[in-house]
Amino acid sequence: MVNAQERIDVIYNVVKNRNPGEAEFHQAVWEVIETLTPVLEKCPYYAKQKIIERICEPERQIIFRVPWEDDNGEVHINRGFRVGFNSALGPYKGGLRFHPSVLLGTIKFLAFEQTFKNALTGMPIGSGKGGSDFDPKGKSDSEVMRFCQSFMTELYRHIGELTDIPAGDIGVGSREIGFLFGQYKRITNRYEAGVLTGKSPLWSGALVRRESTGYGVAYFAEQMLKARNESLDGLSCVVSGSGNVAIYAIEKLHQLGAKVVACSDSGGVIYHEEGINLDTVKAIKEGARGRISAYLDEHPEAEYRADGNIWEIPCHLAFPCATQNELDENAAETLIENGCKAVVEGANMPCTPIAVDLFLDSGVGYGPGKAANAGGVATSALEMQQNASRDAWSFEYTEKRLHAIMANIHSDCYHTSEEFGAKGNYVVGANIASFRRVADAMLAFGII
Ligand code: NDP
Ligand code: 2IT
Repeated sequence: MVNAQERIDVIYNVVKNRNPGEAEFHQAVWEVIETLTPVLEKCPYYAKQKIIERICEPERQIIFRVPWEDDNGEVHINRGFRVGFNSALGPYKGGLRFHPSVLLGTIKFLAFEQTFKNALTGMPIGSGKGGSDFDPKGKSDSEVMRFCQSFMTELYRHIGELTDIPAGDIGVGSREIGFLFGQYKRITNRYEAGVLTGKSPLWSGALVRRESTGYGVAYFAEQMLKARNESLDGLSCVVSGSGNVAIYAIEKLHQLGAKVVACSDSGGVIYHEEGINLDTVKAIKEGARGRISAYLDEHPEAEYRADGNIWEIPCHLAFPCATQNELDENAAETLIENGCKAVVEGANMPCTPIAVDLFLDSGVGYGPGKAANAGGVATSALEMQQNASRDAWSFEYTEKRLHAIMANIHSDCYHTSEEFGAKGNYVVGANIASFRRVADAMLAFGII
């Protein structure tokens, strides 16, 4: 008889061999399953039913060609993906990422993470993710529209409000969701609002969805501090990125009394000692779709560090909100040396495994993305509820629901970490709480 730890090692080797070259997927799988040994020991039935083996294998993976024509008449060929990872708790649900770095392994890691994140929300949503290696940067609105129309011309046959509901992620916001929905509606002859979330509130979208991921991250940080009898008031924060998640994390952190002194994009870092001016960041990023270096045009007293390392800026709280593996062990050491109290992930898997271990070992609070950034997908589920009942809730009511969901996620993770003898370790808490929820639903369905 193999023991639980040996079983986990075997599962991991199978995942590696079956998915060669997909390092990010391997990393995401290991990060979850290495914490599941005590669950297998407590409940051997999960092992007998091979639940972990099943949970690591996507239910479906779709890859397709996306041809489109640019404004000069040149033809381009991109690759489209949609992975339906797990539908035990509901239809596949998760975003679309448009970024030149996207490979199948990227989408698989994100869809795998989504399985546990979506379970933590307590909403009836399974997990999926999709996207393309298309780069929206520097493209005209017409080019983005033609790309989205071509992408949806294949994707439409695989999705539906009861099957799979995509939303945004890196490079996909309400502009792209609009073009995608328009094409879906046209091809299917259905105004099926619940097939996509992250829609504009001008036409069937939910208020607060745009703000929800970032707001949720700030709420999660607030809960983490509360559990240590501390508050956000007066704390200095660093938030990487300046996209959707970063902007609304900054907004809520400021509302809750903290001061964000730095943000970034892939070109460099802005450090503004008196506090980042969010109106300026919004005008650059949401308005002009420009580079963060333009911040200096309005605030010459701030500092721009081209190719700078944002984690070198001393702070009480660090919020990686850009992309995977953006915060490595060197950055973690610097943050710890500079007295950082907690790291809360807005992005998916932004901290490398060694960085995470360093935080856990040194007592720095660590909020993993699958818990801390779940407010986005949770609000997507609220958007689906509104679409299903043809209703539209107020901003205040929806934000209250989001706040309650984040507080619940925090207490689920906290109490599960306590139950498994690792009080305050949110990695253990988030992985085990969500795994049990998905596993129990899978068991109910038999061997499928
Ligand atoms: P956006 O496209 O709005 O913004 C992304 C930001 O991150 C930009 O500032 C971008 O800089 C930077 N960035 C992206 N890729 C890289 C890279 N490879 N290297 C350096 N910087 C990079 O995306 P979101 O804000 O929506 O997403 C940010 C993160 O949050 C992602 O990890 C996403 O998966 C996660 N997330 C998003 C949710 C959502 O609802 N949108 C929900 C939960 C998690 P530049 O513009 O220069 O490329
Ligand atoms: O990573 C994520 O949770 C998202 N990009 C949001 C997914 C969604 O369906 O709202």
